[in-house]
Amino acid sequence: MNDRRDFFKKLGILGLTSVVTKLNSQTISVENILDKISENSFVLPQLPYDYNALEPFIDEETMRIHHSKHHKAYVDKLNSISSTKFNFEINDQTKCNALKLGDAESIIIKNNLGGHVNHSLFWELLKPNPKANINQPNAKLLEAITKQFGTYEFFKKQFSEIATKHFGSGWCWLINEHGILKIVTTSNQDNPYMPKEISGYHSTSILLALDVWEHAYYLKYQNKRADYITNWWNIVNWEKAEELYLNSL
Ligand code: MN3
Repeated sequence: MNDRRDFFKKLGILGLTSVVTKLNSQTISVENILDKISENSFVLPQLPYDYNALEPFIDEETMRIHHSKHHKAYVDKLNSISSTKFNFEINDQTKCNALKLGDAESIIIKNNLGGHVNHSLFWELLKPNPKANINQPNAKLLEAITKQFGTYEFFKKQFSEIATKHFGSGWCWLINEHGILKIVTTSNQDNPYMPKEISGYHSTSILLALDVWEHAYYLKYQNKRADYITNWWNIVNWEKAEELYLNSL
């Protein structure tokens, strides 16, 4: 009996170990995502899928323009600004929390740095789902969402409403702020990594990122932002969100 219990205990430990190893080998924390883009100069990250891979939910043309024109423009602009103008080390380029706004140029840096960081996160948090299979959060994040919002469906409804109602260009986020999950929006290219005085929130743990600028959906959805958001749920990369959540604990 004891042998048997030991055996199952060992199996349990082995099972756990393999999960942990697997997670570790796959883990891309926020810092890692940002590290990938923080080399000697600002680099446009490659998409982890083809431009047409998110069809039918986001069309190929939108993805191509969004990545190769809009995101690239933020990167090019950052690279055109002398590093002496940055009020933080160039190697810390992604540390939005070090931003200090003093003059017009620092606002340009904020806007383009935000654009670069936000889109880098956005791409990573999308994944193809051509067959429109059911797509919902993984275990731990689902548990946390349920605890915070009651049900996943209610969370989805709330997130969609807040994102739809955000006035003008901006982003909708799920953040972990000191153990409390919050749905928040920021305007333009601001994000919750930035100091509270800038974005209204400060969290180092973004779990979901949704671009609600018209350039993210207008070609396919025109003015129907709500339809874009409804479809976006099909292509949320919940594995990535789960990693970001586990890293935020
Ligand atoms: Mn965008």
